[in-house]
Amino acid sequence: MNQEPTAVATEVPGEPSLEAREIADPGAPRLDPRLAPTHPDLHACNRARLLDALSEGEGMLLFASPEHIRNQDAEYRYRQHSDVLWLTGWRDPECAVLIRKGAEQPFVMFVQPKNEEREVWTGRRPGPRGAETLYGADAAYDLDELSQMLPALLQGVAKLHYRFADDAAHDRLLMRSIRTAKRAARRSGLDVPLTFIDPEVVLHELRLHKSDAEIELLKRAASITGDAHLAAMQATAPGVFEYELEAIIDGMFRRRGGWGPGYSTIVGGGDNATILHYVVNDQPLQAGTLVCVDAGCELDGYTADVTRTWPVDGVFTNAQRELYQAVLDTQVEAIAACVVGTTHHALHELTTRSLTRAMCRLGLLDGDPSDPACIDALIEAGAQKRYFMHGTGHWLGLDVHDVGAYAGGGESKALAPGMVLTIEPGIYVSPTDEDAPERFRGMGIRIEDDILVTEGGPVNLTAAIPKSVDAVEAACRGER
Ligand SMILES: [Mn+2]
Repeated sequence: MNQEPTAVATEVPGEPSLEAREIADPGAPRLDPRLAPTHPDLHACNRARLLDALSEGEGMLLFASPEHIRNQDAEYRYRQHSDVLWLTGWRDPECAVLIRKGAEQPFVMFVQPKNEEREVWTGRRPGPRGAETLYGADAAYDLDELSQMLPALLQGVAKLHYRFADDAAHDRLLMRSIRTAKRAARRSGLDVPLTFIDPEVVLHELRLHKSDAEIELLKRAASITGDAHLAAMQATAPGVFEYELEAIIDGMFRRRGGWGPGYSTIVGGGDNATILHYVVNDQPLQAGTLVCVDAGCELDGYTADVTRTWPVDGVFTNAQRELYQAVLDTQVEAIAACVVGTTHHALHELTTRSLTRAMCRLGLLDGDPSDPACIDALIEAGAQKRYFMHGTGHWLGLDVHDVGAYAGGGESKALAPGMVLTIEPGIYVSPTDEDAPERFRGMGIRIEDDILVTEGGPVNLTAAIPKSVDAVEAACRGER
């Protein structure tokens, strides 16, 4: 099924329409509406949230991610820095964003200039005028003008949110600009930045709490991801190659209008599933084994992150079912615990205890599963890490491992409405683990869903994707 077409919005709230601006400047060439952001209101809302969080005299300077060479002179497809994307929706490389609370022009952009010759090769550019009319910038200039204009623009900014040591050239440009700004400030008496704050402190806290529009995009990413996992389950059979499932999944992401996978799709057949970030996906699936698929669609920058594990033959063996059900029971328990006020750390503790008990029950660890003191001792010694060596989950949003602190002041962060996180317990038994019961060796099982925290309790955004033993087997048979 095709994704519903998205209306191309050409108006930014509070701004004169594109038509109104062009009437004001009848000589200007028409801007291609295809250059407009897909969700202008979402970014306008994000900017409003940021300006609200900043104090008078605070500013923020962000740069686009650099482009990366894949080989020789071919580049990877460009993906904007998530901070810039969140604030502006701008998707092109080589731009800077300056936010100044209390300034006459709080939102200034520096972007690639229009260049007909370059645009023939690398695509249409909105240019500075597009940044103003389509993206809502109060003022926009060529990026080449940044070093010359920045000293003046920083006058009146006392605290600057900026990340040092990401890019040495940007650091130098900023420090030079501040030096120049300080000289000018001797006459003007205006503040210049003397205090620097990492964007983690304010911007990333805002990104951690999703707006309704962001949640809507995450839901749509989740829905496409569900269709992809289902299609992969249906296509699974002995002899099918891991890359064939990857192709079905990544193809579905694009067919439904997503940007593609939000991270490299993992298709681990058999003991490849015990390699956590297995992405070569080049082996045939073997009868009698499981396949573990970790894949999420990125839609307009927001990504899902989902793992399902299913039998290559479509039916779990007894050993597979026992191990699978243990992971599933833990996952369901951990999802239910994603309530307002609980902490990220508490969720991991709960998950670790639950999995450790299961490991004892299944003979992976020596210990009495019903004896809390015994479970404590095993966890204290880290025994469970042999089979569950990663975290229980992470924040999710524009980045698959999204920004936002997990702790502060020595305390694990409490969940609040609007946060989205993954819950992804797993058990991985190395094929060469002589201490593990033979029937579990070479199995890797992970189950991962995307959970929205609300006042009314956890909302599983990826609940529609088959997960119970019966639902997974039915999906593998081709039933929905
Ligand atoms: Mn994940």
